Amino acid sequence: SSTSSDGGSGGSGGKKLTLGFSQVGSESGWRSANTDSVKSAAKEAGYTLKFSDAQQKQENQISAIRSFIAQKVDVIAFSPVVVTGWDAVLKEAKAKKIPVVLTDRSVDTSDPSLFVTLVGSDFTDEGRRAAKILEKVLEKAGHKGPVKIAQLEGTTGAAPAIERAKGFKEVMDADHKDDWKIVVSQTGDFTRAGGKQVMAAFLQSNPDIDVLFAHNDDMGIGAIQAIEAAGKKPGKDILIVTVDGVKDGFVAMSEGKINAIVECNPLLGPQLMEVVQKVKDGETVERWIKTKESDFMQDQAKEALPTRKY
Ligand code: GYE
Repeated sequence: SSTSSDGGSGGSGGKKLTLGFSQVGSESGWRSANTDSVKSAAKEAGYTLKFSDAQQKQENQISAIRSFIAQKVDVIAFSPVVVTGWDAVLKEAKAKKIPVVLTDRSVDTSDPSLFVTLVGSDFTDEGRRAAKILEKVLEKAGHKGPVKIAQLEGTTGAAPAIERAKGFKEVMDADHKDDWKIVVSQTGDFTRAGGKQVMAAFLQSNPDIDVLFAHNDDMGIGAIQAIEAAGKKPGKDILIVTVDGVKDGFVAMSEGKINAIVECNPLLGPQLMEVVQKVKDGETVERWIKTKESDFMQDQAKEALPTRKY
């Protein structure tokens, strides 16, 4: 009813909804923006938020979820650090009739009843978009002949790492079988430090890399430092495409050091809170609530920079 006495979000007989949220960690600019968005949207909705940071460790997420179950929260939401290994804990939540909403990243499970919905991006499509925008970047740079690509992968076993690689390869296999080649590919764990360290090693083993595809801006920014330390010009000697579109990524792009960015929107909080309320109220929701995003080339960076919200 609209006369909920505590001024809460309504729809639950006036009782404030309690949401348990297990976050991946604080590995990237994307993640900080996502955390801020979740916290402020929960506040806005009037929910009691129990927030837990897993520091990129699955075992921490599993204990956080168990503690949310023990505390009898109304809904559990989490962004799974990796895709596998969730069935046991999700069955415990199901047994206690606590609905689970996935946000940002998905899980691999043969039992679709273990979560209600996923609020997040299409990472495979982001990988495809990265390959498509690389075609433009190469053309703009006047690059002729074979293309030697280095790939900095996200966290091993994480949905965005698996799916971005998959989407990129799909376009590569279909349209660039003869001219593009991934010569090195390794995880940088979605962090700047990881990107820097792995890129330095790449440059040692493959000094003739033409392109870097980094699964996020932060690893790309770390790699830029390694490229400069090796005496090369990022954005010129090595063309760079990244994913996310955080402010620092846009800064690097406006300095000419990143050539293109595929946007992945972290501001999922408001959509998540809406879904959480519906799930609590027993309404049916779509199985996958996708985020809208765009792609950006270098010449758009300066103009777009002041409008970036994260
Ligand atoms: O791209 C990366 C973060 O899961 C979409 O995780 C997210 C990814 C994002 O660490 O920066």
